[in-house]
Amino acid sequence: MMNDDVLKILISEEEIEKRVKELGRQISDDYAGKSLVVVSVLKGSVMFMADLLRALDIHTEIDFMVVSSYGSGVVSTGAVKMLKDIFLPIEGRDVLIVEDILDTGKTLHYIKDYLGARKPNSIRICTLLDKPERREADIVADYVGFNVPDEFVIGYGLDYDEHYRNLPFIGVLKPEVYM
Ligand code: PRP
Ligand code: 7HP
Repeated sequence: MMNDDVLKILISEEEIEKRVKELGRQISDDYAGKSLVVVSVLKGSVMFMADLLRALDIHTEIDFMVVSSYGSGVVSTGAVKMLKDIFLPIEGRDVLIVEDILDTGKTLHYIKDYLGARKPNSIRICTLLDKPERREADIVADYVGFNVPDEFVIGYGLDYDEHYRNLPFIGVLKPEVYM
């Protein structure tokens, strides 16, 4: 079974649920009385986006974008490509970008510049996971769920070679899975 490939669980389903609710409360307080455009970066952020949205008690409009920076392996090529843009106009709007993981930072650096060029009123980043040790681009998230060590993680949206996104926790795979 899929779970047999997991070496260890780093962040449990219960810990994720609790932290997402906290983030939702914090973001709702920070944007109280405002309406937010929430942009999910597919595909990794699907689970987090779905849960975070339900933890928000403010008016939102949602949109999705697809960029590609990774191949099928565990090492980033670093080249970011726009594959699907958002549909909503964002000029003058408050925008929150939702990501599953901030790693080298190249993806979010590119996205922030790309959306920032449309003159939103504000643009912030909410990432479930942050791997600060790996940072190469100058980018800081405004909301972070958890800091994680420099290990390749899977689950709750995050994949290895497109698999394991449907695990309900964040975990690390057994080395033999990569071989
Ligand atoms: C992953 C993740 C982030 C990015 C982070 O996306 O979802 O978008 O890598 O890495 P970086 O900080 O080093 O740029 P990926 O390209 O694997 O696509 P996916 O979301 O479809 O899994
Ligand atoms: C991207 C990514 N995808 C899955 N697991 C990780 O640890 C990752 N870092 N960057």
